[in-house]
Amino acid sequence: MKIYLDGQFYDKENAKISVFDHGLLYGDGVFEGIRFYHGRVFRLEEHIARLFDSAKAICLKIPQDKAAVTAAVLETIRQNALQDGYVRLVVTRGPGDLGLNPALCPKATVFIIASKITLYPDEMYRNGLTVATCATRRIPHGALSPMVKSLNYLNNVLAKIEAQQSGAGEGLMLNEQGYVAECTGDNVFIVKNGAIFTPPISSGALAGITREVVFEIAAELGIAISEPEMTRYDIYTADECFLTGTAAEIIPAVRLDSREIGDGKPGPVTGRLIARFRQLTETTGTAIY
Ligand code: PXG
Repeated sequence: MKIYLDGQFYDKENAKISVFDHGLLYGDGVFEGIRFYHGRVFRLEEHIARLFDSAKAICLKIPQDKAAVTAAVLETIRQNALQDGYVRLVVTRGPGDLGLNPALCPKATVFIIASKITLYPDEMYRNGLTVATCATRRIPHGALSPMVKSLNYLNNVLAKIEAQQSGAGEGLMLNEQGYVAECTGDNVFIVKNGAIFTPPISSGALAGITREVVFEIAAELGIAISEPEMTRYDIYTADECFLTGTAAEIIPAVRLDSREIGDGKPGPVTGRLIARFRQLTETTGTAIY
């Protein structure tokens, strides 16, 4: 496996960053998780744009422009001769002092890993995932914007631990007001009376790229979609529920807090969205080779 690190490629064993890197010391950095299918990178431009927005929001200067980072992502996949897989693109504040002052970190660190991804088992796409509400609340806008895809995932990690401890596949996170925000690594949607609903970004959701694709597919299929504030009541009483994310793609959720959602089986609208999403991943994207 070849890893991109600050402009060079290294074997996995030799791809190392400093223990003084503030990405490690303070979670000071940003990242993207990107998928590629059949030799094409899905929604690459959107991922690069979000990375640069995340960096800008935390005053982190990426030492290359968007075109150079895009080229580095493509080259990393080529170096590993992959057709299908997953890219982790990370920019940290870089090595600095012991002390959180980012001004003492002269240069950001950029690394890119291109690898295979372990999907949720096929069974979960057919039968659906179970979700549990977490006591850990989504980080409020006033502390750190949930729009920033930062290296500070401890909030989500704690929620994921809760979900696992209760035997669920994913954890539902509420915001400080008790409205539904998102899951620990996915956006959440419901279907009610044939229309699709998802919480607004202002409720504490990441502006997911897969989420955006669902909006496009809904428009194409003529299905109404909107973003009202949502509570758990809306999910408990929904006809269907599904989660979206680069890693998860579109996956049905059939239980929340052990309660059946709809009839407890993946629903027809979710099925149509998954089918169209798969078509898009197979036929669109930035060519790698
Ligand atoms: N919310 C959060 C908190 C996320 O981290 C999403 C929503 C979905 O966004 P996209 O743009 O991917 O549709 C994410 C993305 C992982 C993993 O390793 C997690 C994500 C992406 C890739 C891998 O669990 N989360």
